[in-house]
Amino acid sequence: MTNGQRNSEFHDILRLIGSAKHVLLCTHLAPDGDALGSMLALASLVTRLGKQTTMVCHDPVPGYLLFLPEQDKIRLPAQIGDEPFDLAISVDASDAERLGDSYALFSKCPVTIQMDHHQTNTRFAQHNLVLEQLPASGSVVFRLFEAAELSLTKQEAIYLYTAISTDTGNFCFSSISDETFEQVAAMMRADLPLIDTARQLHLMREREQVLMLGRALNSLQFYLDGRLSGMTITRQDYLDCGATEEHTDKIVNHGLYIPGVQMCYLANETEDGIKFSLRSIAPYQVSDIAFRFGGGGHAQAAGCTIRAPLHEAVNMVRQAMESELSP
Ligand SMILES: [Mn+2]
Repeated sequence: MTNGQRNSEFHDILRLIGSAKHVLLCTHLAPDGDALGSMLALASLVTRLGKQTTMVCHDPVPGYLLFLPEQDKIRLPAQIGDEPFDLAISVDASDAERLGDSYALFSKCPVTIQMDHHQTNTRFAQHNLVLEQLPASGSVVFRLFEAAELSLTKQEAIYLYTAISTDTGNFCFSSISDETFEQVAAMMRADLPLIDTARQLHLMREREQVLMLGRALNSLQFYLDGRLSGMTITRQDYLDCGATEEHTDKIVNHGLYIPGVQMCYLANETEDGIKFSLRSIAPYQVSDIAFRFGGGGHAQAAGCTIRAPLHEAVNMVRQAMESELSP
């Protein structure tokens, strides 16, 4: 794609925003840093273009993202009245279902746009700007700022850094390009408080989360001469730590941080059954194993739920992983 073509798509979107009065912005359910950072940045851009904006999300803002300025303006679908929106923009949602209850509000608008970067995007809007080569929706939104010739405010820099840092594993994934760092350079020029934002995003954990990590690490076991590791979280751990499922996010990754480990699992005893998070280092894959047990995911990060007693479920998954590692 040439630069001219690339810009024309963004100018089409700017033209549609230009002829709107009140813009509805939405993102996917169970929102992460890319979802909320991108939506907040986009709302700021649309506001600077002189439009009224309303942000909506199916789920509330998770605790670890409450540091984002003005996140309290994001409403739940039930809190939206009969306001007449003339344009809706979805960001970071790969399909209509991912919008949850926000989709009914989105699809009611006379003009709909979506901006996204997922390969699996279903093109569910009237205007679909899907740039699969970009590492985050925040990078797509950044290009809209460029097309609008608006330089970033400090607050917008915080939003877009949060978005891009989230989806690149804090700048560790192969989806990164030189453009990613050029975008971050523009954020630095806008006075991005890098240290504070990175600490909020990547180091700070809620107390329950750290306590649950302790429980999980305490259960760590090794198999196959240390090539496979496994951790278990029980109902009792939840009760003792006063934790909920969101407090077990990312714990599984610790199983792979040990030299020699090529695959790991976290077995999580929830009310819906034993939830497994599976991870591996390429070329080993865990997606097939997850799929076999009714789950799915990516090649090196997948999950599944098994309705069986904890011990039985763990044995099933461990055996599957062992035979994947030494067929
Ligand atoms: Mn994303």
